Amino acid sequence: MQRDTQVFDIIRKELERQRNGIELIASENFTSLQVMQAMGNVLTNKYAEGYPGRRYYGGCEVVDEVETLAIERLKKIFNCSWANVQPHSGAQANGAVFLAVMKPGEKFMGLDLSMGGHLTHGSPANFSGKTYHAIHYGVTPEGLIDYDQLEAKARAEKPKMIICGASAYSRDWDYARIRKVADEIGAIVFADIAHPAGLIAKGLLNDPFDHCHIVTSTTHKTLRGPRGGIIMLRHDFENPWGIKDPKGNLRTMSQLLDLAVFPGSQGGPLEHVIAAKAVAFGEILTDNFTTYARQVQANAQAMAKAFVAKEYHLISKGTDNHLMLIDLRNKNITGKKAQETLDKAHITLNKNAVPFDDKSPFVTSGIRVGVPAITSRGLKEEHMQTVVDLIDKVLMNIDDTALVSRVSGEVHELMGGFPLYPEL
Ligand code: DSN
Repeated sequence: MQRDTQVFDIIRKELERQRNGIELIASENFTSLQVMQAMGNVLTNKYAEGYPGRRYYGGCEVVDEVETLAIERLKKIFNCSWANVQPHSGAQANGAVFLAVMKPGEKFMGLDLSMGGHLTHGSPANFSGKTYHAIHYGVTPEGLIDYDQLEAKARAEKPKMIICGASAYSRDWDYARIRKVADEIGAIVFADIAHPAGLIAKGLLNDPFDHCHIVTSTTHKTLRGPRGGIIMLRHDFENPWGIKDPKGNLRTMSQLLDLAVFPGSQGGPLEHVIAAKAVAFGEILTDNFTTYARQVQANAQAMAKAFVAKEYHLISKGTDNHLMLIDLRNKNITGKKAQETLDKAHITLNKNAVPFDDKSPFVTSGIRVGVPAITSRGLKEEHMQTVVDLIDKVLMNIDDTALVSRVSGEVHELMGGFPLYPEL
């Protein structure tokens, strides 16, 4: 067969783009080479609907091994008794949780998307907001989760489920406080730790598993694995809410969740991606990953300090995790303009609504900046100042195309010192 140079040339172009740029999208990272290798192989050929030891196809004895290994490693990382590694993405994992525990029209509460929440936490544009009755809590004017509002709304509205977790929130969560009010009203607590999972894995942030009934995550952000989702329970339990499976049988929470992933919402699992998840989980269990996670947190703090020194307005005044949200209104720049111009300098990040934003989600007043990817490249605290200087130079000269082009040269030079996939 003739090699498809058209596609492989495009892939090579993307490799060069990743090599040359400063990657600050908070939800992105660079996997190890072996994680990528585990994804590109014969496992993609195999159908394996079902779960290890109970599949609907023959010939699953090998993929059973890889999926079981992924599950066992993941359980070890988060000290869990049960995990499902099949969700194709974080949204699929969250969809399965809804399917497992909520009936259409039932009420749940999540962080408002415009305040840092996620589409699957009840946006009207998403299945979660279309199928279920979503109510929201927000943040205080200082940009911190408004726990008083969350408690008052929970008591008044009595949602069946409360979601904690965010896509653009730089502070840790008080899971214990959420569980307390949930217990008062008999609600399920579901933590979506897609963003900070890698820091939680190493004990650098509060442990949601102590207080939340169900936990989901993506695997490709701070966990530095392949794109995908996971669902976990620290302890399986007989569900006290009397939730039944589609046949009307009472089930444990793990059974409900397994059924919601397959056959509830997915077909054949992506065993090649599950193999890559297993590789990433093996890496997370090493001391090297502990060093990495600590460096992510240290880099985020160094970067936040450098931004504040240049009078950038950080929502919540700083960060506990891997990201920060910056309100650019005092600099008279929109998020859209900032993203587009920084892109030209090969500094990649995303425009982001800030709490109480007066601009549309397509324009926004802010940017979200994250350090997991540049930390994987090897940048340390001392480089954060350089990165902030480069961003500031672009933003303060936003219409000077010649200067922006010169900055892109500086960006290439800086990143040339941190080789990415030299084997490729
Ligand atoms: N798109 C992800 C993020 O950037 O945070 C969330 O799904």
